[in-house]
Amino acid sequence: MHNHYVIEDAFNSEAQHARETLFTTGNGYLGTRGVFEEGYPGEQAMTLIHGLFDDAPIFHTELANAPNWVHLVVVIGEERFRMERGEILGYHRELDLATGVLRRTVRWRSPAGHTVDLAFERFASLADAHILGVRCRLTSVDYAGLVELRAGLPGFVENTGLLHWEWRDQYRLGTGGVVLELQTRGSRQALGMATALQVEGATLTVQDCDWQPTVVAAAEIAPGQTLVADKLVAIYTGRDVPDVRAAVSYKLETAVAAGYEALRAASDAAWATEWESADVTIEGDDEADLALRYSLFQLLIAAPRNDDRVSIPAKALSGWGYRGHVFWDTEIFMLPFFTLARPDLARNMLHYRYHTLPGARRKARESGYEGAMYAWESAATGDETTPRWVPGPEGGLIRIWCGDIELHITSDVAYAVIQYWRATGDDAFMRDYGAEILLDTARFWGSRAEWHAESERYEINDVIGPDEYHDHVNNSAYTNRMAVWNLQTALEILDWLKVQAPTRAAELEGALDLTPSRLEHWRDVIARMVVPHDPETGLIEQFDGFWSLKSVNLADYEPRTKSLQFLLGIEETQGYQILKQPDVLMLLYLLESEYDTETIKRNWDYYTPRTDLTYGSSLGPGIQAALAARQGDVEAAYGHFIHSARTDLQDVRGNSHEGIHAATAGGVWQAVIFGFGGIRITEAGLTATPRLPQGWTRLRFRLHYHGKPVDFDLRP
Ligand code: IFM
Repeated sequence: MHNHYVIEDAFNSEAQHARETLFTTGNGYLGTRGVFEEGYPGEQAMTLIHGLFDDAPIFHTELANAPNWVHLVVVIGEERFRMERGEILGYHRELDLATGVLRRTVRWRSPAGHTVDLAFERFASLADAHILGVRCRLTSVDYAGLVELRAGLPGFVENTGLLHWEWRDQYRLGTGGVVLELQTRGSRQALGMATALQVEGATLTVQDCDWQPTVVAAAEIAPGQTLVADKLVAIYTGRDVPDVRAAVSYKLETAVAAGYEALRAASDAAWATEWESADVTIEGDDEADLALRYSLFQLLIAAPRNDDRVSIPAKALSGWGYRGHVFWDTEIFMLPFFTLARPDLARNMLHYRYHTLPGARRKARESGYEGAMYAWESAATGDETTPRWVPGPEGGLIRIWCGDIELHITSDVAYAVIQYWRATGDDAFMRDYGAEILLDTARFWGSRAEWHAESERYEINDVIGPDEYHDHVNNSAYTNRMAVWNLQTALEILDWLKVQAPTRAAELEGALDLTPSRLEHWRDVIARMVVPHDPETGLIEQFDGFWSLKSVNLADYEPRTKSLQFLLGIEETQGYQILKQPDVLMLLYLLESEYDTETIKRNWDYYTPRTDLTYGSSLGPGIQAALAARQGDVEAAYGHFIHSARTDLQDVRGNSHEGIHAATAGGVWQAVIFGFGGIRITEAGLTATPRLPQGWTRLRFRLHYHGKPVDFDLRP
């Protein structure tokens, strides 16, 4: 593998929280921010486990922050090693993307003048999701005396001021390990963690501090001597097993028997297999090559592997942002990568949408509609979890309307189902799960379309399209066209099902009340839905009245570090032709085959200068890049692509501390594969129309089409 290290050569306490996000590690079961083992003032230590939601004010539900398993305190004589005390004589941190191992080396001189070299590494096993390991290698430079290593399970963790845990139990294991059992206060989910410390030549004791059982290793050390401490952790929740106590005890016992080296080797081997399918190599542009690999790493560590009732949240499992809720970010931005590189994982995440159909049905019913209306923000059950009011940046409360009226998520989920099916040919999935999603989302649109007798057209009014700078708009082109697409596709799938699986077709016709008159109504909506498109100019009006909004020259606001919505105010921005992110262009990107190149170009020229790409939504630039590259404007594409690729590596938006921009990571992949590689999924297979940026000498990747790997090796 080419570039695979993300490196930090100096510790910068100012950037601490963004770096914690940047150095997030995980294994598809949990994600852990890159905090230091010994702790640091103001740190945002966080381990988020898929599906471990608990009730929360404002946000309805959020992932409960689990005990910080990397916790390992080093004491030199009387002094506790801490980066903010004593002197840092050397520092290096690197995330090895090839193996998911995070390493840090520090030469530290204590306030009393003792010098030691510390080398930490950690991994969350990809071979066994329930095993975690930390190794600390401590070498004395000039110190002779007692050292202690304290490996705890600190249970008293909170989510920004909210304590989700009740203590259940803690105890020692015969093997010398300790166990902590907690339970979420609202959702009553059990969590068990067990840890053991292995240090050759040290005396081990256990401290039963409340909420924080700790194993302590003590040893004498002399200059030149090295002590290696391995902290092994086992973890289970009540979502995984009925008896977390038995599960963690057994898992820890097997981990201790295997030892750190063997556990890490197994994880490394799993990563090697992982990258065989997922890796993309860009030759001639090291920055792009590393940035893309980093994006893929973040997607891979967030993708659930053994649980199809969870999916990837907007900030993956790496930060407080959006509280672990799942948005269209997953289906439209991240899923294409999984569909083509790891279809098994894509299927898993589509199952999440299948399992949350009951929540989507409840939302439709409560809103006065039929079928399945997906939650704009979704968590464990699929019920709407978008906060209604949030504190504004300058005090006061802001009403968030997305949960009520940002409807397009429903067709976005349907879109991902079709894209997966076309790429994989997974008919069993379509028959058993996908068709139901497509038909029930169509039912929603059929009931949501409003008939306007005077114009004899259907309209969808009072919505928010992808461009969230405008709310309560009528006839959003994206929303209406995607609704029509959803209805059309549902009819096609029903026809397909009748031929391929007549029993299932009959079952769904009955269960979803797919009467001939309902299907006729769908056809009518398809034929007479308003989708604004001026045949003369080729321009698509983003929503009714967009053309009459005030124009603005975005360049007049440069330089800036804030979004235009922030600078102008929420209400004021609504009056301008300023977009938070591609909207009409997003539609042209998703339904590219239905529009000619001239239409795409004209809309590109119109909307791009009106889009707040640098400080609007981070979801936009990757898609702008892909669309531009497909139209042959490689230079413009590269600008958008590299901006997107730097999002978290350079914290270009200044908000990485909230968590990884996971949709952006998916957009970076799409820019490269669908944009510069020009990949299209066609009936006949995958096709490529490569347009490599200046300097790229080679682009290599593997995709999967209908169950078979296809290797691409593209040159300028
Ligand atoms: O889903 C996005 C939305 O498109 C823009 N605001 C942030 C959301 C979560 O990333």
